[in-house]
Amino acid sequence: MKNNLLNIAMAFVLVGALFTSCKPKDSNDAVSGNAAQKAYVAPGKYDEFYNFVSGGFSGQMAVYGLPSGRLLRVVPIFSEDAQSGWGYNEETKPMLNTSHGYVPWDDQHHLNMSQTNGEVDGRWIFANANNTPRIARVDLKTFKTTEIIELPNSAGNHSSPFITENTEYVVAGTRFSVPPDNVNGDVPINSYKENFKGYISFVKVGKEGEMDIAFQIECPGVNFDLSHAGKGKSHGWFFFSCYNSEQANTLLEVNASQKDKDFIMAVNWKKAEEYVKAGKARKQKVKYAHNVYDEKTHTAKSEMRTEVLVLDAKALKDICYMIPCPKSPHGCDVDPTGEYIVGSGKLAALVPVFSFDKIQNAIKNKQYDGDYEGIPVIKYEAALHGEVKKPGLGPLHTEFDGRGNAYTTFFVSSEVVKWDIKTLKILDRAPTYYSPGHLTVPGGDSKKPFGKYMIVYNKITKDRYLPTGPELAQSAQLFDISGDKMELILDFPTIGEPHYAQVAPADLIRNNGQLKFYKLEDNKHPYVTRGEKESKVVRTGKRVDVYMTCIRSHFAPDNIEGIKIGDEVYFHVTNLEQDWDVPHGFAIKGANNAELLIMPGETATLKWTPDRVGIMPFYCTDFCSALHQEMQGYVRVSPAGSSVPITFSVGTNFPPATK
Ligand code: K7E
Ligand code: CUA
Repeated sequence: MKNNLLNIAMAFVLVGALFTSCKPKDSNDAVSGNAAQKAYVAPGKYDEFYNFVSGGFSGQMAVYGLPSGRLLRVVPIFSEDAQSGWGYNEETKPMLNTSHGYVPWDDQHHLNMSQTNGEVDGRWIFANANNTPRIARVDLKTFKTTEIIELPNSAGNHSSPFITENTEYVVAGTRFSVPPDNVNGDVPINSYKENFKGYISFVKVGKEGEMDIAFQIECPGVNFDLSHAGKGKSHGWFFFSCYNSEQANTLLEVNASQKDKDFIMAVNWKKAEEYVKAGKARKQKVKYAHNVYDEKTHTAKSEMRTEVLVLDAKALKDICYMIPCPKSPHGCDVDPTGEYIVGSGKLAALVPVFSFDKIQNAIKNKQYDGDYEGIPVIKYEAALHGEVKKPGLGPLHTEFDGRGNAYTTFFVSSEVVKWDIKTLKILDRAPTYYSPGHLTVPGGDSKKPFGKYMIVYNKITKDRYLPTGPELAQSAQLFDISGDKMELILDFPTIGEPHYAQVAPADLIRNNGQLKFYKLEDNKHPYVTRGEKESKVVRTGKRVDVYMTCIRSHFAPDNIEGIKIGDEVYFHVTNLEQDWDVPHGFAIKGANNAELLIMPGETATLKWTPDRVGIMPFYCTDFCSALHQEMQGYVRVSPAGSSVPITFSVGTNFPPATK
C-alpha cells in the first residue's frame, strides 16, 4: 500500500514534469550569422522541398515550401474548408460521411507518403482521423482528398497511417481499446480486462491507390500509440508502441504509469497474410463507410460496408510478439536499414534501441518471459541492441538522416538530441522553442533519407511570435543538419497543431504529372454544362436545377426568374476555362452553405433554399479578370404559388416575363 502511494506520488511528479516543460537556456542566441541566407528563397524562386504537415485538431494538412517555410496550401482532409468549398458543396459532402453520419471536423495527427522500394515516391499522402477512426488518401497530382475509409472495431485511430515499403498496406492501430463492434458493448467500463480489445487494421492499397481493409488483428486491450513498418531486412514486419499494459480504465496518467515497462508489439504481417489466405480469419459483421471522390464526375460517393476479416493474435500465437519497452512508449521508429527499432518511453530516463536480428533470434530460440494475455513476451535483453543513456527528458519521436544518425525530440527538456544509432553515443543537442512533439527529416522514415534539413514541430510557442490573444500560432523550426552540429535557421508558424509531417524533394511532386486544370471533355458530372448554349434552368416539382456556366467574366444564365418560396435550387456551375489558375467563385445572397470555388473544367453544386421574396444577386468571389467585379447576376424570387414562369437568359435586357 505504502509502495503504491509512493508510486502514485512519483507518477504525479513525472506527469507534472510533462506539463511544465522547461524553457531551455540560451533561448535567444541560438541562431548563427548565416541562418537567414540558408533559409532564404528569393522571390520568384521555388523551394527545394515540399513539407506536408498534419494540422492536428484542425483536421487539415498544410503544405509548406522548404527551406523558406512559405505556406503554399491548406488541404482539407477531415474538415470542411471555407476556401475550396470542401464539405459545403453537394459533391464533396459524401467524403465526410461515416457510420455515425456526417462528421465535419476531426483530429489529424500523422501523414505518411506512399513509398516504392522504401523510398518516398510522391504519389499520395495518407492521413489519419483520430477521433472517428478513418484513413484518407490525398492525391498529390491534385492536392485533393480522393478517398476516405472508416475503420471498424477502432476508437482513437492514433498509431496510423503508416505504410509498408511498397505501399502494400497502410496500417492503423487503435488507441482506445473497446469492445468489438459486433458484440454488445453495453458492459461496465471496469470490465476492461475482460471485454475490451485492441484492433489493428491492414488496409490494402491498390495500383491506383484505392483502399480496402484486407484484415484486422484482434489483440489484447491496451493503448496502441504509434507504429512504423519494418523495411529492408525487416520488411514484412510492423512495430507498434503500446501503453496502458496495466489495462486501467480510469485516471490513466497515474494508473497507466505503474509498470516499469510497457511494450512494443512486433507483428509478422507476411505470416498474417498467409493465415488469411489459409482461411484462418473469421468474418465479422461491422459497419463502416468507404468514400471515394471521382475525378471524372467531380463527385464523391459514400457506401457502407458490412464485413471485415479478423485474425485472433492470441489463438494464432506466431503473428504478434511483445517486446518490453520502458515506461509508456510513444514514438516507435525504424532506422533506414530496418535493423534498429527505437522506442521512446515518455517517462523513461533512457531510449532503448531494439535489434531486428536479435528479435528474430529470440523468437527462434523462444527467449520469452512468459506471455501477455496470450501473446509471447520476448526477454528485454534478448531483443535489445542497447540504450541511449541520459538522453534528455520525455523522449517522443525519432527520425534518421541516412548517415547513421538518429534525432530524437524531448518534450520535457525541450530539445532535439542527435545520437549515433550503432554506438548509441550522444553527438549533439539543440534547444527547441518549446516542447517539441514530432520532427521530420526529408525522407527520414524511409530507406533513403535526404538528410540536409530537420524540422521540429513544437507544442508551445509562448514568446516566439507576436501575441495573438489566448491562442498562439504553433511553431515549426528548421535546422540545417548537414554539418556535425544541428543549426537552427528558421522559425515558421503552422496551421492547427502540427504532429507528424512528410517532406519530399520538390521535383518529385512537381514532375509527378501535376494537374493544371480538368479537361472539360472528360467532365462526366451528371449536371455538367459544356457550353453557354447548353445552360438552362429546369423545374421538377419544387426542385430547380440550374445548369450554369462561368467564364471570364460572366455567368450563363445571369438572369433567372420563376424561382418560388419553397423551392430547392441547385446551382450546378461549370467553369469553362481551360487554363491554369483561373478558378471562379459563386455566391448567392442568403445561401446557408456559403459559396463555391470551381476549378477550370470542374462542375460544383451549391444548394440554395430561398427564404424571402425579392431579388437575390449572385456573383463571382474569386478575382478572375479586370472585369471580375462585373461577373454577377440576379435571381427573382416570387411567393409560393406565384405564376411567374421559369425564364433565364444572358445578354438580354429582357422585359419581365410577367408583371
Ligand atoms: Cu507524438 Cu499524436 Cu504522433 Cu503528436 S503524436 S506529438
Ligand atoms: Cu470569375 Cu471573378
